[in-house]
Amino acid sequence: MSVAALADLPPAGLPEIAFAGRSNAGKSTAINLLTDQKRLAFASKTPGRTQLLNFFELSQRDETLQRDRNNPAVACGTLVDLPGYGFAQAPPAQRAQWETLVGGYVDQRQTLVGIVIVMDARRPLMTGDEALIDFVSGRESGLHFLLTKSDQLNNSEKKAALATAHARAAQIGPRATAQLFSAPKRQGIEELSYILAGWLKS
Ligand SMILES: Nc1nc2c(ncn2[C@@H]2O[C@H](COP(=O)(O)OP(=O)(O)OP(=O)(O)O)[C@@H](O)[C@H]2O)c(=O)[nH]1
Ligand SMILES: [Mg+2]
Repeated sequence: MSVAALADLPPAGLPEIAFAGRSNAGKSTAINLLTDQKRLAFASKTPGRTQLLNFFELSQRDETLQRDRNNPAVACGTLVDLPGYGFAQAPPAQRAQWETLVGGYVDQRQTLVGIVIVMDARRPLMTGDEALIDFVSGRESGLHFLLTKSDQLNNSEKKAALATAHARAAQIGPRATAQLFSAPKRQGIEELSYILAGWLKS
């Protein structure tokens, strides 16, 4: 479901994991890849495409009962695709709406167990990212830096980007982690799944 105002948030229930980050960083693409869906979250070349809070319910089957026809999928959590920030051409009214909606959600949502901060590996930890990190630093939630588009970097650049993100995560503490990710190369999906599964279990 999609939500345009805080008043319309679904009742808090299952644990939620939010994907936040600058416009065009690759949030929707990462969600699609992670959930093995082509167009679950709408990805686009136009920055600022995602303007609503989009909630996707996750479900899983008991692995030991894989082939049993009576093995129902059980809801186990929710992924939330957040609208991006840092889109230079965004009109002031749109920025204000972002702050109210995303700021309010991140600030108030009790069931938010973790936040994935999605950043282009070529320019991690920009002003908007740091503002978000500051904003969520009071929460107990997990924080994961997902460095996307690593396919655009050579090996030493990848190493440097990851080192920068690890150093920032270390300042925050053990609840913060970081990894490289590439959608076209399908690299980093398992690592990301592992982090998210850990959050959902805790
Ligand atoms: N090369 C490369 N391109 C990527 C990768 N991930 C996403 N992209 C591209 O980056 C663009 C933006 O991706 P989206 O997933 O729509 O970005 P978003 O963060 O959801 O953007 P907003 O909804 O505007 O906030 C698209 O053209 C994607 O195909 C990646 O790992 N490598
Ligand atoms: Mg998007």
